[in-house]
Amino acid sequence: MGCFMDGMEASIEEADGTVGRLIKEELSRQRTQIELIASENFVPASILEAMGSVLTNKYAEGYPHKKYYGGCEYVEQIEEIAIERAKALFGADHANVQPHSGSTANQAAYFSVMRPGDTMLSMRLDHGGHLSHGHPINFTGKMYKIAAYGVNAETETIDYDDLARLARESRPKVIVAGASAYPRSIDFKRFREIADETGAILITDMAHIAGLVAGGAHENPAPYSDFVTSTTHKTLRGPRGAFVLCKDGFAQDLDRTVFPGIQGGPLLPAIAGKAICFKLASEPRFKEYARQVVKNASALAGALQERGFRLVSGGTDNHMMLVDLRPKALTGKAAERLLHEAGITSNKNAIPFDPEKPMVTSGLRFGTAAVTTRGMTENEMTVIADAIDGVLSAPDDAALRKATRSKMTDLCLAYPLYKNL
Ligand code: DSN
Repeated sequence: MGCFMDGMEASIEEADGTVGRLIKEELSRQRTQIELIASENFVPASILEAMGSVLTNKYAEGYPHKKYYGGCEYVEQIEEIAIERAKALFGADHANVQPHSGSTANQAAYFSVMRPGDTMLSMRLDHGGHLSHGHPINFTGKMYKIAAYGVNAETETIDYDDLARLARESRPKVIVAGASAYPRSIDFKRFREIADETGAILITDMAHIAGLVAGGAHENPAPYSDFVTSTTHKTLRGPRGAFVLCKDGFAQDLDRTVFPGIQGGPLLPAIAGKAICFKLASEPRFKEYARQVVKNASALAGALQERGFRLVSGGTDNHMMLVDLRPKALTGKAAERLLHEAGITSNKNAIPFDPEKPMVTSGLRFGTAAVTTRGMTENEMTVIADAIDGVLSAPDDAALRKATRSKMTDLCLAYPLYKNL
């Protein structure tokens, strides 16, 4: 008889040296590079533990107390806790914590209330929106008629009067608020007024700002929106995953849409991670964290502007900023690579009215959620701005990039990450 427990207790290194080594190298990269990708963060060790737990062995299709599998007595308690914490954290009537990703969360909200051919009014991707807000290559662009709003060419902020005009003209079934690359506060009250005036359902995608909302550093869209969708892994500092909040009247449709509509078994390690994340985000120190994320973004933005960089909309109100590189005669693609070589991780990003293609772009997007988690404050933002300025002002200076990389590593090591891993 074979023993199929052979190898069951082996570590990753023992079971698969290649993947084990790559995970270790990724840990080392995270420990030693300045992480400025606005949608990334570092989860607490407790959430890492939940994500690597035995919950991965369990199926739990359905909802707490209405599961299609036996043995759900513990996992459904975890799901119930996550649901109740999400509702309390954001003041929502109802929460579904099963969506695997932000795109799936959006899909669930859309499918709950829209039919193919209905009209959606949402933010253009190239002005800061998200692929799942109606881009032609996404399912949204294929299934729905899209009436897109953007930012004003002068102010580079959302033009609410134009949004209202577009809503009156297109009479959308759904208006989508929220963005992936918008550095300013969003006026959810104004969105609600426009939705009410035109009879639209308001869906807010708060993925980027969810942690700021939880920490009181950005207005909460929940009171104004029929649905709120979000990921958990950006400023909210939770596991990779998502959730949807909605008003009571949409609860049944939402739950049926998530399961069995578009998903099967929920990812229980992620649901446990979400439960922990919502608990941590309700604690007073998370308020301090959210406030510091915004202060750091403001400090980094100010320091970059002092060094001659042009920022889209002239600055930031939240955790992110968009740098227009055209005055520096650099593309986003080139700048991302130069900074990467210098130990600073960021992403190229289209700026409004960008003349460059999406794979090139004229912009870089920076965010401060991850560096703030490490404990960095305004002083370090100035050091990072100096490094960015030096590297991008001398694109031919490979020696400077090497020296900067070493400085950035030293800076990171002064704020250690995952000491017990
Ligand atoms: N891909 C994410 C971002 O970087 O903003 C949005 O889903």
